[in-house]
Amino acid sequence: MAILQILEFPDPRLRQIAAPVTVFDEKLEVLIEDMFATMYEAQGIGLAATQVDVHKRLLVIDVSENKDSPQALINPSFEIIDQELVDYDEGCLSVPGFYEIVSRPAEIKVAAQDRTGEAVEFFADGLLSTCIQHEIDHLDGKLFVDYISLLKRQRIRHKLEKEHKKSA
Ligand code: QAP
Ligand code: CO
Repeated sequence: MAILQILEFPDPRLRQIAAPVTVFDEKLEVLIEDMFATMYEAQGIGLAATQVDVHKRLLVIDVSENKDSPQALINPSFEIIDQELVDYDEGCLSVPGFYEIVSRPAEIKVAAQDRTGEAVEFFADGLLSTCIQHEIDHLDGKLFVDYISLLKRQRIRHKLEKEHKKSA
């Protein structure tokens, strides 16, 4: 298992649109395992392939308390079930150290494939719903900071750019 490097805002590679996964092979299995290892090591609850510079439509999540419910979603999409918006204080492994309130639809129905290519469907609400919507956004080149004010986004960008210069 390998720990992958996580791209950080405002890296332009986070803006790429990911392409569907068409091959379900050993290479995909390895990528999924590396993404879980990377997410757990960084103490995250979700990670999209885009964040590790792989522009394919897959994500891993584990919103459980005990970190014992890994879920890999391949080619995920969702339908809004409950339009009511819920607020979460969102963070992102690609925007380390920053959290902002984002409103998203409360309940969704998720359609995806598992790691074998088998179709899966389920309803999600609460943190799971928010997290899946946040991660699918990554596959479309979107970040949670796109939902906040330009002023706040620019402040975050400048602070992270300063950090990146220090460690470069
Ligand atoms: C997306 O984000 C999410 O800044 C997943 O220093 C987060 O796992 C959806 C993290 C919250 C809904 C609510 C962030 C870890 C992890 C940081 C994450 C940090 C260390 C973020
Ligand atoms: Co994120």
